Amino acid sequence: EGIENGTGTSEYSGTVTVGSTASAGGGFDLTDGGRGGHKTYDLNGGTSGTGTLFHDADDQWGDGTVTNRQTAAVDAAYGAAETWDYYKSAFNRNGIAGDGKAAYSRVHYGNAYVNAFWSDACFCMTYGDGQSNQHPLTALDVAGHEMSHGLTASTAGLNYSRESGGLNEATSDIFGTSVEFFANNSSDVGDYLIGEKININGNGTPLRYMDKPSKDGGSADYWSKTVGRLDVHYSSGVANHFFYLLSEGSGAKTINGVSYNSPTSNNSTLTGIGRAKAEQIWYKALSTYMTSTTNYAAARTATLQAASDLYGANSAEQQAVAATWTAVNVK
Ligand code: ASN
Ligand code: CA
Ligand code: ZN
Ligand code: CA
Repeated sequence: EGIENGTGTSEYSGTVTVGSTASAGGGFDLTDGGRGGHKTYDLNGGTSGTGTLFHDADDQWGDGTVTNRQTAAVDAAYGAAETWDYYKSAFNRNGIAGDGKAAYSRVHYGNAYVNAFWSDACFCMTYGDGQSNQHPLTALDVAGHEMSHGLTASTAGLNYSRESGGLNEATSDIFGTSVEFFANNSSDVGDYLIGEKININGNGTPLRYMDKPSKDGGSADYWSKTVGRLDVHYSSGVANHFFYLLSEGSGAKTINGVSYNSPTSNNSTLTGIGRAKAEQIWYKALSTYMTSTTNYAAARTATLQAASDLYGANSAEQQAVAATWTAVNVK
């Protein structure tokens, strides 16, 4: 019934506001009345269906520990809310499909499941609890990543294999990172790292690095004619690197206390145009020019067209797009 704002104690993002709804029988449901009615469900170890909708007596959710099963729900709900707000703020887009309809989120999937995923079939996001059920994959950049697979499916529809699959994966990293910067949360500052909070490698290192993707041991920094043979989470490196370089430029830089050092294939020195413009260019290319079969060469064309639309033909921004693709060997 009534739209409420509860207080959540998350694992990764500190104390946050979560949208809730007063339920007819008393108490509150974890249904966000303000963002299309996004619901967060407890799969309780199951792997299908929706389990049970999170419900709470006093609208104070989670306690920041994994033993409280509401905690992962707080992170997932917060991630969905920030991603929704980011699409609205940056692109004036009403939800994933642009129709004001919410997806939903499911947490506590399976047992010690070390992944999270988007499904077009359910139009929903699902999160495992990680190694030994101790590290839920619900951090803000991961949630933004998964939700942005829905955005890609609703726009370009990039096929999830070969180079188009790498572009699909990169789009999720680009907007997952953009959501993290947008949220401006002091407990989880914006960075160009993916999954730095979930300790997926067991040694505190992030899952992926956008400034120099090869730091993960598998991702490509530059295009080559065999890049499409890599797993899509590695061929994404070329576009992640493009986005970092276009935003921030090449060389050494420290942002929000994180140090980066981004190389170029041709030893060119690049000056970034800023993340905000890079986001606009990527979104316009994704939603206007990319298709299911767009490869890296076509992504170059799509983003050049987008930059021309947004900032003018031969604008500094369009020239930066060209120079940056060349720097990652997409010519
Ligand atoms: N977490 C992974 C991803 O979103 C799941 C997958 O491999 N599709 O990319
Ligand atoms: Ca409570
Ligand atoms: Zn993905
Ligand atoms: Ca991050």
